[in-house]
Amino acid sequence: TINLKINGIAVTAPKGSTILEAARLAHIEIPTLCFLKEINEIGACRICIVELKNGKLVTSCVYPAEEGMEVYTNTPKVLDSRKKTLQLLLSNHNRSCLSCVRSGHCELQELAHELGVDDEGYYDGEITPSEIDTSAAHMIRDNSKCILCRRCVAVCENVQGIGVIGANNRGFSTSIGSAFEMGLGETSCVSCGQCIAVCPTGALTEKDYTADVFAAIADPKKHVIVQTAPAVRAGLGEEFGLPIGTDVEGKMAAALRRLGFDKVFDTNFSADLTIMEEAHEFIDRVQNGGVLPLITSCSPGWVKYCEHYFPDMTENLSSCKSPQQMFGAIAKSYYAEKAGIDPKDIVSVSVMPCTAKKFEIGREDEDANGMPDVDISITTRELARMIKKAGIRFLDLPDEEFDAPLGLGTGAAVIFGATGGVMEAALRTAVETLTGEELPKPDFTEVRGTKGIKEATYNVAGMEVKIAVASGLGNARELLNKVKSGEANYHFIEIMGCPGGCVNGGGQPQQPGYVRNTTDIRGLRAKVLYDIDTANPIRKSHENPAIKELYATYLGEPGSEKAHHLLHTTYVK
Ligand code: HC1
Repeated sequence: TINLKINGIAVTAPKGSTILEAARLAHIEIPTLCFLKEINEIGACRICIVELKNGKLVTSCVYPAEEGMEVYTNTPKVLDSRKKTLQLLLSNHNRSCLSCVRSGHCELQELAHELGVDDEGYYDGEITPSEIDTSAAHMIRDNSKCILCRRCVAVCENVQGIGVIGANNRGFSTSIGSAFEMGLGETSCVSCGQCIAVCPTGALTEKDYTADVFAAIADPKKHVIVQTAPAVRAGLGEEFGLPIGTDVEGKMAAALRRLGFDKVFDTNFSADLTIMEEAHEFIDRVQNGGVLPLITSCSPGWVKYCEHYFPDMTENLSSCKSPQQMFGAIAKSYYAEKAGIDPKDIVSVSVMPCTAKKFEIGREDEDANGMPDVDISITTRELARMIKKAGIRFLDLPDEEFDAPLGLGTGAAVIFGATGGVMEAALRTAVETLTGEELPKPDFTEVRGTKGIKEATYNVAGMEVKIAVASGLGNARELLNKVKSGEANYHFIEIMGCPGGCVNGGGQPQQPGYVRNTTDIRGLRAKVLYDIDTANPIRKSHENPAIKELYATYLGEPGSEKAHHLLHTTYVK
């Protein structure tokens, strides 16, 4: 350990700590802006400046704590330096805060307020010219609000291993963008939205479709249905001030009903359906010499990544559509028939923790009924905006249920939202199908947890089944390279594009850097899903009564011609 003094108070910190970490042990949170632990440790923004005994100002996020050191975090010199840094940032910043989507939870705004920046125009002068990039299907880049913290660049490069954005030009002309200033939509960006999740300001935002949803609901000729992804219920509460890891499933259903949706359904229903089809596909590939490993295909960021970066492995992808798309295809066929509604009058809306879902709804071969399976996909954040705009007092709402039949899901379905959940759900069904026996316990705990890559081997009906799970595209690449080189060998792999899975998706509520650096956000959100699973009396997809009825009365068997037509898709190389 190291002993030092922070503001005159003795602190003992583990060896290797930075001043920022040591200060935390003394219950002092030094403000940060660019710093993201293990992702962006570049000491660039200089907000975290502190003063050493000799009067030197240093950046505490990267400066090591040393034995005997005396550090001051709040001297006039420190406070003045931080304020000047903010004033300089604000002098080149689009300050239309009133209408900015991040207003109220913008890290720059919060710091300016906390540090008393009352003269934000002090250094006003020339502004770096910029254009708004709307070329991508899922997001908007507005560099007039960018503060060059490079968090987006770091997460794209260091976590996802993609690197489609970086700093262009030098000095005052520096801007974040793609090579040759291409639009993001023209690059091999996979729409994961992790850059949006870490952006401290309103520079990066999802494309907002809430106005289209309000318009559809207001149209009396339209039957507007909504599905909510597993992970949304584990994140939405944060937008209303609830602690990270609060289950708001019941309030969310109540809010959607009050927004005016004609039916409030659940993606969990079609996650169960995905398992039926995917477990069948897995068993079929194993028994009939199909391409292995089978790799899950429900994460559209991952699917796009596979197409761009591992095109020779697209045959390994499951042909199953994602639960979002399966839901849409069933809503405009089975449900429409059952309810006596012309599918052309249905507007199918999805609420997703994901930005790549906005891209997925427009993919080829995602239109089983001659029209898009899903019409509008909004993020968890957009849903929160709608609820606030409509004046619905979310926290006061009662808990309500989803509507039947497309609102019924099992415990297996809800864990899709956490890394390892799809694999666990598939194993619950595949193992019981192969052995013909009931599992004594449906838990496959080896694939749980937020580790980037997980592996396990199970003995199923006399066969050693080797599986692996990866989340985050950097981890996916590492795993796939091992498979390609022959170093590792599996039968079944789950890959999710975002680290930790959908609970940490690019469409989830944004948490500020200091929370991201100190809290296991994805672990807390995942726990919500595992708790819902445990509390559900039905924990296996093949036991979902609504799914059983769908097969018995409409689809026939998993893998049937009708199921193939509606529920499976194709990929591009
Ligand atoms: Fe996901 Fe999925 S789990 S991809 O992470 O397979 O987005 O939550 O909805 O489609 O079910 C996202 C989450 C989601 C799909 C399911």
